[in-house]
Amino acid sequence: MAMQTKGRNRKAVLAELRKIREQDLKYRDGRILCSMCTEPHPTAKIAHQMFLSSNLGDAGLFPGTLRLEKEAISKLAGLLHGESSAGFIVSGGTEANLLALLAARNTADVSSPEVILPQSAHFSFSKICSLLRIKPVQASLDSAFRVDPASVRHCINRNTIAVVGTVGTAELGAVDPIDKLSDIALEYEVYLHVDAALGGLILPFLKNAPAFDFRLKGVKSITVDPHKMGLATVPAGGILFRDSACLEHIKTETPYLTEDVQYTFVGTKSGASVAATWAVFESLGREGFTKTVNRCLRLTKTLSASLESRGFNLVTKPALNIVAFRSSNSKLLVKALRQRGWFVSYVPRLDCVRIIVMPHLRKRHVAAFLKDLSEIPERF
Ligand code: 0PR
Repeated sequence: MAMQTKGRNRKAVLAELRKIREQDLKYRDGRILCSMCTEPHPTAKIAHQMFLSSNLGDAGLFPGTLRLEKEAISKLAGLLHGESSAGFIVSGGTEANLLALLAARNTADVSSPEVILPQSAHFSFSKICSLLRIKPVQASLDSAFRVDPASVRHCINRNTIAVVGTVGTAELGAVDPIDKLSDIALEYEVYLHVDAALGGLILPFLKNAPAFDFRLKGVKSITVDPHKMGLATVPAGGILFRDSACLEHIKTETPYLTEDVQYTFVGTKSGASVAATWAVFESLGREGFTKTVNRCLRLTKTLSASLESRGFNLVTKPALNIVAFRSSNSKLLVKALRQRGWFVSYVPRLDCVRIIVMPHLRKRHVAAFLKDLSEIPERF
Protein backbone atom coordinates (compact mmCIF):
# COMPACT_ATOMS: atom_id res chain seq x y z
CA MET A 1 0.00 0.00 0.00
CA ALA A 2 1.63 3.25 -1.16
CA MET A 3 1.69 6.29 1.12
CA GLN A 4 -0.95 8.80 0.08
CA THR A 5 0.23 12.23 -1.09
CA LYS A 6 -1.90 14.31 1.25
CA GLY A 7 -2.32 13.66 4.95
CA ARG A 8 -5.75 12.88 6.44
CA ASN A 9 -7.33 14.77 9.29
CA ARG A 10 -6.93 13.51 12.82
CA LYS A 11 -10.57 12.57 13.27
CA ALA A 12 -10.47 10.27 10.25
CA VAL A 13 -7.18 8.68 11.27
CA LEU A 14 -8.35 8.01 14.80
CA ALA A 15 -11.72 6.70 13.65
CA GLU A 16 -9.98 4.19 11.44
CA LEU A 17 -7.61 3.19 14.21
CA ARG A 18 -10.57 2.58 16.52
CA LYS A 19 -12.16 0.38 13.91
CA ILE A 20 -8.98 -1.61 13.33
CA ARG A 21 -8.45 -1.99 17.07
CA GLU A 22 -11.75 -3.85 17.18
CA GLN A 23 -10.02 -6.71 15.35
CA ASP A 24 -7.67 -7.19 18.31
CA LEU A 25 -8.61 -9.29 21.29
CA LYS A 26 -9.02 -7.48 24.61
CA TYR A 27 -7.66 -8.91 27.83
CA ARG A 28 -10.70 -7.59 29.67
CA ASP A 29 -12.99 -9.92 27.68
CA GLY A 30 -11.32 -12.83 29.45
CA ARG A 31 -10.83 -14.88 26.29
CA ILE A 32 -7.03 -14.70 26.28
CA LEU A 33 -5.89 -17.70 28.28
CA CYS A 34 -2.57 -18.15 26.47
CA SER A 35 -0.69 -14.97 27.29
CA MET A 36 1.86 -14.01 29.89
CA CYS A 37 1.03 -10.39 29.32
CA THR A 38 -2.06 -8.80 30.78
CA GLU A 39 -4.09 -5.60 30.96
CA PRO A 40 -1.74 -3.00 32.47
CA HIS A 41 -2.63 -1.39 35.79
CA PRO A 42 -4.76 1.77 35.17
CA THR A 43 -2.07 4.03 36.63
CA ALA A 44 0.55 2.36 34.44
CA LYS A 45 -1.41 3.41 31.37
CA ILE A 46 -1.44 7.03 32.47
CA ALA A 47 2.26 6.92 33.38
CA HIS A 48 3.03 5.44 29.97
CA GLN A 49 1.23 8.32 28.25
CA MET A 50 3.04 10.89 30.40
CA PHE A 51 6.48 9.59 29.39
CA LEU A 52 5.71 8.71 25.76
CA SER A 53 8.57 10.72 24.31
CA SER A 54 11.17 9.70 26.85
CA ASN A 55 14.11 7.71 25.44
CA LEU A 56 16.47 6.04 27.89
CA GLY A 57 18.80 5.26 25.00
CA ASP A 58 20.07 8.80 25.56
CA ALA A 59 19.55 8.92 29.28
CA GLY A 60 21.30 12.25 29.87
CA LEU A 61 18.34 13.96 28.22
CA PHE A 62 15.87 12.25 30.54
CA PRO A 63 17.39 12.30 34.05
CA GLY A 64 13.91 12.13 35.58
CA THR A 65 13.06 8.90 33.74
CA LEU A 66 16.50 7.51 34.55
CA ARG A 67 15.72 8.10 38.20
CA LEU A 68 12.49 6.11 37.77
CA GLU A 69 14.46 3.23 36.25
CA LYS A 70 16.96 3.27 39.12
CA GLU A 71 14.16 3.31 41.69
CA ALA A 72 12.24 0.51 39.95
CA ILE A 73 15.39 -1.60 39.79
CA SER A 74 16.13 -0.90 43.43
CA LYS A 75 12.61 -2.07 44.38
CA LEU A 76 13.06 -5.24 42.36
CA ALA A 77 16.47 -5.73 43.98
CA GLY A 78 14.80 -5.37 47.38
CA LEU A 79 12.29 -8.10 46.54
CA LEU A 80 15.12 -10.34 45.33
CA HIS A 81 17.46 -9.61 48.26
CA GLY A 82 20.11 -8.07 46.04
CA GLU A 83 21.79 -5.69 48.48
CA SER A 84 24.35 -4.51 45.92
CA SER A 85 22.47 -5.39 42.75
CA ALA A 86 22.59 -3.40 39.55
CA GLY A 87 20.28 -3.77 36.58
CA PHE A 88 18.01 -2.35 33.95
CA ILE A 89 14.48 -2.29 32.67
CA VAL A 90 14.83 -3.79 29.19
CA SER A 91 12.58 -4.78 26.31
CA GLY A 92 11.55 -8.12 27.80
CA GLY A 93 12.70 -11.48 29.07
CA THR A 94 14.55 -12.20 25.84
CA GLU A 95 16.81 -9.16 26.16
CA ALA A 96 17.24 -9.79 29.89
CA ASN A 97 18.36 -13.38 29.26
CA LEU A 98 20.61 -12.18 26.45
CA LEU A 99 22.41 -9.70 28.70
CA ALA A 100 22.87 -12.37 31.35
CA LEU A 101 24.46 -14.84 28.96
CA LEU A 102 26.55 -12.08 27.38
CA ALA A 103 27.90 -11.24 30.83
CA ALA A 104 28.52 -14.92 31.57
CA ARG A 105 30.30 -15.52 28.28
CA ASN A 106 32.46 -12.42 28.52
CA THR A 107 33.36 -13.18 32.14
CA ALA A 108 34.41 -16.73 31.34
CA ASP A 109 36.37 -15.99 28.17
CA VAL A 110 36.17 -19.58 26.90
CA SER A 111 36.78 -20.28 23.19
CA SER A 112 34.00 -22.88 22.72
CA PRO A 113 31.38 -21.72 25.23
CA GLU A 114 28.53 -23.96 26.35
CA VAL A 115 25.48 -23.18 28.47
CA ILE A 116 23.50 -25.78 30.41
CA LEU A 117 19.80 -25.28 29.80
CA PRO A 118 16.98 -27.31 31.31
CA GLN A 119 14.81 -29.01 28.66
CA SER A 120 12.12 -26.64 29.86
CA ALA A 121 14.10 -23.42 29.23
CA HIS A 122 12.31 -20.72 27.25
CA PHE A 123 12.96 -20.56 23.49
CA SER A 124 14.59 -17.15 23.92
CA PHE A 125 17.73 -19.10 24.85
CA SER A 126 17.79 -20.70 21.37
CA LYS A 127 17.90 -17.23 19.83
CA ILE A 128 20.56 -16.14 22.28
CA CYS A 129 22.76 -19.20 21.74
CA SER A 130 22.61 -18.69 18.01
CA LEU A 131 23.38 -14.98 18.35
CA LEU A 132 26.23 -15.38 20.83
CA ARG A 133 27.48 -18.65 19.34
CA ILE A 134 27.11 -20.53 22.58
CA LYS A 135 26.43 -24.26 22.41
CA PRO A 136 23.24 -25.21 24.28
CA VAL A 137 23.54 -28.38 26.37
CA GLN A 138 20.25 -29.82 27.61
CA ALA A 139 19.82 -30.97 31.18
CA SER A 140 16.95 -33.38 31.85
CA LEU A 141 13.94 -32.88 34.10
CA ASP A 142 12.52 -34.80 37.05
CA SER A 143 8.98 -36.16 37.26
CA ALA A 144 7.65 -32.72 38.26
CA PHE A 145 9.27 -31.12 35.19
CA ARG A 146 11.95 -29.39 37.26
CA VAL A 147 15.56 -29.57 36.16
CA ASP A 148 17.39 -32.53 37.62
CA PRO A 149 20.49 -31.21 39.47
CA ALA A 150 22.32 -34.51 38.86
CA SER A 151 21.87 -34.03 35.13
CA VAL A 152 23.19 -30.47 35.36
CA ARG A 153 26.23 -31.68 37.28
CA HIS A 154 26.79 -34.33 34.63
CA CYS A 155 26.72 -31.71 31.82
CA ILE A 156 29.34 -29.40 33.34
CA ASN A 157 32.75 -29.31 31.67
CA ARG A 158 35.53 -26.75 31.20
CA ASN A 159 33.60 -25.05 28.38
CA THR A 160 30.56 -24.39 30.56
CA ILE A 161 30.11 -20.64 30.88
CA ALA A 162 26.71 -20.73 32.61
CA VAL A 163 23.91 -22.78 34.07
CA VAL A 164 20.33 -21.56 33.70
CA GLY A 165 17.44 -22.33 36.02
CA THR A 166 13.83 -21.20 35.59
CA VAL A 167 11.34 -19.92 38.13
CA GLY A 168 8.08 -20.36 36.28
CA THR A 169 8.75 -22.29 33.07
CA ALA A 170 6.86 -21.00 30.05
CA GLU A 171 5.09 -24.27 29.38
CA LEU A 172 4.14 -25.41 32.88
CA GLY A 173 5.13 -22.75 35.39
CA ALA A 174 7.50 -25.21 37.07
CA VAL A 175 10.06 -23.90 39.55
CA ASP A 176 13.55 -25.35 39.26
CA PRO A 177 15.49 -26.16 42.46
CA ILE A 178 17.61 -23.02 42.34
CA ASP A 179 19.16 -23.78 45.75
CA LYS A 180 20.67 -26.99 44.36
CA LEU A 181 21.81 -25.20 41.20
CA SER A 182 23.41 -22.53 43.36
CA ASP A 183 25.41 -25.16 45.27
CA ILE A 184 26.60 -26.64 41.97
CA ALA A 185 27.48 -23.19 40.60
CA LEU A 186 29.58 -22.44 43.68
CA GLU A 187 31.26 -25.83 43.63
CA TYR A 188 32.27 -25.56 39.96
CA GLU A 189 32.68 -21.78 39.98
CA VAL A 190 30.25 -21.38 37.12
CA TYR A 191 27.81 -18.52 36.44
CA LEU A 192 24.19 -19.20 37.44
CA HIS A 193 21.42 -17.23 35.74
CA VAL A 194 17.84 -17.50 37.00
CA ASP A 195 15.10 -16.87 34.44
CA ALA A 196 12.31 -15.67 36.72
CA ALA A 197 10.59 -13.70 33.94
CA LEU A 198 7.23 -14.96 35.22
CA GLY A 199 7.86 -16.20 38.78
CA GLY A 200 10.06 -13.31 39.90
CA LEU A 201 6.98 -11.22 40.63
CA ILE A 202 5.05 -14.13 42.16
CA LEU A 203 7.30 -15.95 44.62
CA PRO A 204 8.34 -12.87 46.64
CA PHE A 205 4.67 -12.42 47.63
CA LEU A 206 4.00 -15.98 48.77
CA LYS A 207 4.41 -17.44 52.23
CA ASN A 208 6.97 -20.25 52.47
CA ALA A 209 8.18 -19.85 48.88
CA PRO A 210 11.54 -21.48 48.14
CA ALA A 211 14.52 -19.11 47.89
CA PHE A 212 15.53 -18.52 44.29
CA ASP A 213 17.18 -15.12 44.47
CA PHE A 214 20.40 -13.41 45.57
CA ARG A 215 20.12 -15.00 49.02
CA LEU A 216 21.58 -18.01 47.24
CA LYS A 217 25.25 -17.16 46.83
CA GLY A 218 25.67 -18.89 43.46
CA VAL A 219 23.02 -16.77 41.72
CA LYS A 220 24.72 -14.17 39.52
CA SER A 221 21.76 -12.69 37.65
CA ILE A 222 17.97 -12.79 37.53
CA THR A 223 15.43 -12.00 34.81
CA VAL A 224 12.13 -10.65 36.16
CA ASP A 225 9.63 -9.03 33.83
CA PRO A 226 7.33 -6.17 34.83
CA HIS A 227 5.30 -6.66 31.63
CA LYS A 228 4.22 -10.11 32.82
CA MET A 229 2.97 -10.37 36.43
CA GLY A 230 4.17 -6.78 37.06
CA LEU A 231 1.10 -5.30 35.29
CA ALA A 232 3.32 -2.80 33.47
CA THR A 233 2.96 -1.76 29.86
CA VAL A 234 4.95 -3.52 27.13
CA PRO A 235 7.96 -3.38 26.74
CA ALA A 236 9.23 -3.88 30.27
CA GLY A 237 11.58 -6.72 31.09
CA GLY A 238 14.04 -6.67 33.95
CA ILE A 239 17.60 -7.86 34.42
CA LEU A 240 19.39 -7.74 37.75
CA PHE A 241 22.99 -8.66 38.37
CA ARG A 242 24.37 -9.58 41.79
CA ASP A 243 26.69 -6.55 41.69
CA SER A 244 27.81 -3.81 39.37
CA ALA A 245 31.09 -5.62 38.55
CA CYS A 246 29.09 -7.78 36.09
CA LEU A 247 28.16 -4.65 34.14
CA GLU A 248 31.73 -4.20 32.93
CA HIS A 249 31.23 -7.27 30.75
CA ILE A 250 28.21 -5.95 28.89
CA LYS A 251 29.33 -2.36 28.41
CA THR A 252 29.36 -0.58 25.03
CA GLU A 253 30.89 2.86 24.56
CA THR A 254 28.55 5.50 23.14
CA PRO A 255 31.01 8.37 22.70
CA TYR A 256 28.74 11.07 21.29
CA LEU A 257 25.65 10.49 23.44
CA THR A 258 24.84 12.28 26.67
CA GLU A 259 26.08 9.21 28.55
CA ASP A 260 29.42 7.56 27.65
CA VAL A 261 28.25 3.95 27.88
CA GLN A 262 25.19 1.76 27.36
CA TYR A 263 24.64 -1.59 28.97
CA THR A 264 21.47 -2.73 27.28
CA PHE A 265 21.19 -4.33 23.85
CA VAL A 266 18.36 -2.16 22.59
CA GLY A 267 19.60 1.37 21.86
CA THR A 268 16.66 3.73 21.71
CA LYS A 269 14.61 2.54 24.63
CA SER A 270 11.12 3.25 25.95
CA GLY A 271 11.04 5.49 29.00
CA ALA A 272 7.25 5.15 28.98
CA SER A 273 7.20 1.54 30.12
CA VAL A 274 9.83 2.34 32.74
CA ALA A 275 7.52 5.02 34.14
CA ALA A 276 4.65 2.53 33.96
CA THR A 277 6.68 -0.04 35.91
CA TRP A 278 7.51 2.52 38.57
CA ALA A 279 3.86 3.56 38.73
CA VAL A 280 2.67 -0.02 39.35
CA PHE A 281 5.23 -0.58 42.11
CA GLU A 282 4.15 2.66 43.81
CA SER A 283 0.43 1.97 43.34
CA LEU A 284 0.32 -1.64 44.48
CA GLY A 285 3.09 -1.98 47.01
CA ARG A 286 3.70 -5.39 48.56
CA GLU A 287 0.11 -5.61 49.71
CA GLY A 288 -1.34 -5.00 46.25
CA PHE A 289 0.99 -7.52 44.63
CA THR A 290 0.24 -10.11 47.32
CA LYS A 291 -3.48 -9.71 46.63
CA THR A 292 -3.13 -9.94 42.85
CA VAL A 293 -0.81 -12.94 42.99
CA ASN A 294 -3.00 -14.83 45.44
CA ARG A 295 -6.11 -14.15 43.41
CA CYS A 296 -4.43 -15.66 40.33
CA LEU A 297 -3.24 -18.68 42.31
CA ARG A 298 -6.67 -19.28 43.83
CA LEU A 299 -8.24 -19.15 40.39
CA THR A 300 -5.56 -21.52 39.09
CA LYS A 301 -6.56 -23.98 41.82
CA THR A 302 -10.27 -23.67 41.01
CA LEU A 303 -9.60 -24.18 37.33
CA SER A 304 -7.29 -27.17 37.76
CA ALA A 305 -9.65 -28.88 40.23
CA SER A 306 -12.61 -28.35 37.88
CA LEU A 307 -10.68 -29.76 34.93
CA GLU A 308 -9.69 -32.82 36.93
CA SER A 309 -13.25 -33.36 38.10
CA ARG A 310 -14.34 -33.29 34.45
CA GLY A 311 -11.95 -36.11 33.65
CA PHE A 312 -9.02 -34.21 32.16
CA ASN A 313 -5.52 -35.21 33.25
CA LEU A 314 -3.26 -32.50 34.59
CA VAL A 315 0.29 -32.74 33.23
CA THR A 316 1.52 -31.76 36.69
CA LYS A 317 0.15 -30.01 39.76
CA PRO A 318 0.44 -26.26 39.05
CA ALA A 319 3.32 -24.69 40.98
CA LEU A 320 2.37 -21.17 39.85
CA ASN A 321 -0.41 -19.75 37.68
CA ILE A 322 -0.22 -22.14 34.71
CA VAL A 323 -2.54 -25.10 34.21
CA ALA A 324 -1.56 -27.76 31.67
CA PHE A 325 -3.89 -30.63 30.91
CA ARG A 326 -4.52 -33.35 28.37
CA SER A 327 -7.64 -34.60 26.65
CA SER A 328 -7.91 -37.52 24.25
CA ASN A 329 -6.87 -35.14 21.46
CA SER A 330 -5.42 -31.98 22.95
CA LYS A 331 -4.53 -30.42 19.62
CA LEU A 332 -8.07 -30.71 18.28
CA LEU A 333 -9.48 -29.51 21.57
CA VAL A 334 -7.40 -26.32 21.28
CA LYS A 335 -8.82 -25.82 17.77
CA ALA A 336 -12.38 -26.44 18.93
CA LEU A 337 -11.91 -23.94 21.75
CA ARG A 338 -10.49 -21.37 19.32
CA GLN A 339 -13.63 -21.76 17.18
CA ARG A 340 -15.64 -20.89 20.25
CA GLY A 341 -13.48 -17.80 20.83
CA TRP A 342 -11.18 -19.16 23.55
CA PHE A 343 -7.45 -18.67 23.07
CA VAL A 344 -5.49 -21.37 24.86
CA SER A 345 -2.10 -22.77 23.81
CA TYR A 346 -1.28 -26.17 22.44
CA VAL A 347 2.16 -27.27 23.68
CA PRO A 348 3.53 -29.79 21.16
CA ARG A 349 6.47 -30.92 23.32
CA LEU A 350 4.09 -32.12 26.02
CA ASP A 351 1.04 -32.68 23.82
CA CYS A 352 -1.11 -30.67 26.18
CA VAL A 353 -3.32 -27.62 26.51
CA ARG A 354 -1.83 -24.69 28.45
CA ILE A 355 -3.74 -21.99 30.28
CA ILE A 356 -2.02 -19.05 31.96
CA VAL A 357 -4.10 -17.48 34.70
CA MET A 358 -3.10 -13.84 34.46
CA PRO A 359 -4.64 -10.97 36.46
CA HIS A 360 -7.12 -10.08 33.69
CA LEU A 361 -8.93 -13.38 34.26
CA ARG A 362 -11.87 -13.39 36.64
CA LYS A 363 -13.98 -16.18 38.13
CA ARG A 364 -16.77 -15.45 35.64
CA HIS A 365 -14.40 -15.95 32.69
CA VAL A 366 -13.21 -19.28 34.04
CA ALA A 367 -16.81 -20.37 34.67
CA ALA A 368 -17.80 -19.42 31.09
CA PHE A 369 -14.76 -21.26 29.76
CA LEU A 370 -15.61 -24.43 31.68
CA LYS A 371 -19.20 -24.27 30.47
CA ASP A 372 -18.11 -24.02 26.82
CA LEU A 373 -15.54 -26.74 27.36
CA SER A 374 -18.19 -29.11 28.64
CA GLU A 375 -20.20 -28.55 25.46
CA ILE A 376 -17.35 -29.76 23.25
CA PRO A 377 -17.82 -33.40 22.20
CA GLU A 378 -16.10 -36.16 24.18
CA ARG A 379 -13.84 -37.21 21.33
CA PHE A 380 -11.60 -34.19 21.94
N1 0PR B 1 11.59 -16.48 29.93
C1 0PR B 1 10.41 -17.05 30.22
C2 0PR B 1 10.34 -18.05 31.33
C3 0PR B 1 9.28 -16.71 29.50
O1 0PR B 1 8.11 -17.30 29.79
C4 0PR B 1 9.38 -15.75 28.46
C5 0PR B 1 8.18 -15.36 27.64
C6 0PR B 1 10.64 -15.18 28.20
C7 0PR B 1 11.72 -15.57 28.96
C8 0PR B 1 10.83 -14.16 27.12
O2 0PR B 1 10.19 -12.99 27.45
P1 0PR B 1 9.77 -11.89 26.37
O3 0PR B 1 8.74 -12.50 25.50
O4 0PR B 1 9.28 -10.77 27.22
O5 0PR B 1 11.01 -11.53 25.61
N2 0PR B 1 7.04 -16.06 27.86
C9 0PR B 1 5.82 -15.98 27.12
C10 0PR B 1 5.70 -17.26 26.30
O6 0PR B 1 6.57 -17.56 25.50
C11 0PR B 1 5.74 -14.75 26.26
C12 0PR B 1 4.37 -14.45 25.79
C13 0PR B 1 3.71 -13.29 26.17
C14 0PR B 1 3.71 -15.30 24.93
C15 0PR B 1 2.48 -12.98 25.69
C16 0PR B 1 2.43 -15.00 24.46
C17 0PR B 1 1.83 -13.83 24.83
O7 0PR B 1 0.58 -13.52 24.33
O8 0PR B 1 4.75 -17.99 26.53
